[in-house]
Amino acid sequence: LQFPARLNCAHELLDRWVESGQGDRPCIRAPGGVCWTYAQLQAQANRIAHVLVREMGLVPGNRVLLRAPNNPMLAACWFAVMKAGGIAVATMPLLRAKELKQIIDKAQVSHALCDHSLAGELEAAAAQCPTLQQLRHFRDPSPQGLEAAMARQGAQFDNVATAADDTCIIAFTSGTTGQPKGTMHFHRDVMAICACWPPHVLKAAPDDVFIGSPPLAFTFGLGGLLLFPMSIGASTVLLEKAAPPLLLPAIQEFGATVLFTAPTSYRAMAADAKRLRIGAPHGGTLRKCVSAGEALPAATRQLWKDATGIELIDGIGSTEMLHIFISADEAHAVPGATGTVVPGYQACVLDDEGRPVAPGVIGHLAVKGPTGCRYLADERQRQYVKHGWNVTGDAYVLDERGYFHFQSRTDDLIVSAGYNIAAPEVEDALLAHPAVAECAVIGVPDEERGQLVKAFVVLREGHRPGEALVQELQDFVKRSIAPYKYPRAIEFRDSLPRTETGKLQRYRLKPGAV
Ligand code: 3UK
Repeated sequence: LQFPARLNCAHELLDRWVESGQGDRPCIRAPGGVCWTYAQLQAQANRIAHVLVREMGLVPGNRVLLRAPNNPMLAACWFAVMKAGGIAVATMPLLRAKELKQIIDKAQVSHALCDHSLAGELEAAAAQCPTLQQLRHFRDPSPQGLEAAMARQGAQFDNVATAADDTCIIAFTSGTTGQPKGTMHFHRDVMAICACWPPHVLKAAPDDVFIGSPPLAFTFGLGGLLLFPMSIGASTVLLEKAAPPLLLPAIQEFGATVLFTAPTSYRAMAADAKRLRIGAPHGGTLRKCVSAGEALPAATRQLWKDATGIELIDGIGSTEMLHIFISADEAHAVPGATGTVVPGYQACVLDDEGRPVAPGVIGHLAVKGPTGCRYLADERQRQYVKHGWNVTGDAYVLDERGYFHFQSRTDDLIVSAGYNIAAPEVEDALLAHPAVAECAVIGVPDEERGQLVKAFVVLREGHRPGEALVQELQDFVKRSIAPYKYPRAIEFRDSLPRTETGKLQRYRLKPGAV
């Protein structure tokens, strides 16, 4: 991949379409009949860039916190920051003041643009954040609001001539445990992810309509719902609320064709997706469905295929690498495997000493490529980046054909009576049972076995918890995987703890966790 020394991703993804006479193409859609063309998005972004520079005193390299549910103004603010040579620090909508303060301090944020509806926690944090000097609210009708300031500015803006390797994003990991970690990405990284996975695996077209649930603050959502559609001149639907019961009607309303969401959301939508005949093979509009954020169980792949006729595109990506680096398209999907390495990237499986293991042997996944991995914290960089390889924290097996098979997060390997048991393998086996809607498997301390395999199960409607079902589920698991892996304890729950990005938080189920 070659990029010119001077590169601004806002020009490549947005201005370029207007300059080539395609500014009238639909770009961003939203509920309530909103549809912004590429030219309209550009005009909004230009006005915001002027406000940032002229009224808020932004200089290139300043860090700008962005905070909003997925909506067109958030997209305009993101491009405004790129145009002005700033660094976007997008924050997950559900974060509280305490977490926002950590991010503001770590990233040395000086400016913030915040949706009126999410102002509360940020105001609370701002009072204790000395670096944060300038804050404007959008979708705020008051004279102090961003829109009033935009009205004072023109719709033309000369982008800052950023270098290809100027940082433009500081993304924080959602983290299944511990403190948020900041990772830095350049303008050329933004273009690199558009050049790797989308053309080789997704293969979407300019008339596609993208839709999905991940927040734009999560780089899975930023790529899938903003950068990738815009890199090919397609359109995207931004939904402020995209829980499964709202996502399905939105797919129908907008005639969406490409969907990005997490495995848990595919499971929750399957029954209704079937009833509504949402898949193109069943007469609906949806033709491509992407799953990421956590492992896709073979049972979930099958469930969605039965419901829609669509083979899911699985892909593992990370905040560190910005987007997906191992994946498989519909034609090359292997149930239970994530896929093969995406062109442009290299991946391998290493032992504890950092030596490659033989095919079929479990080890640590390591990846390198045109993006990542640059942590804000030096200590983190020393620990997780070795000879340019990013160690992701995932236990994987590489097979003879080059397919990578996810086993577990390295922290989620259960050692019971001397056996290594990957929690997701037991979960996958349980999910194949018709009574199981969701489940989580952890190791709990046990005098005899060291750790005991314990499952937490959420039942589908119409199924009753009880001893008989416990027995049935245990027998069911023993019939599908090695019997020693079966969950010796099963507890029924109404729901499971998850991050905003759809990841199971197994650590919150451990005895004594809060
Ligand atoms: C896990 C998966 C198995 C895995 C992400 C696509 O999830 C993203 O970024 P995060 O930094 O988390 C990274 C970790 O999540 N994971 C993600 N996808 C898969 N495990 N199969 C998968 N398909 O533990 C990884 O190390 O939150 C995903 C694009 C951009 C992203 N940031």
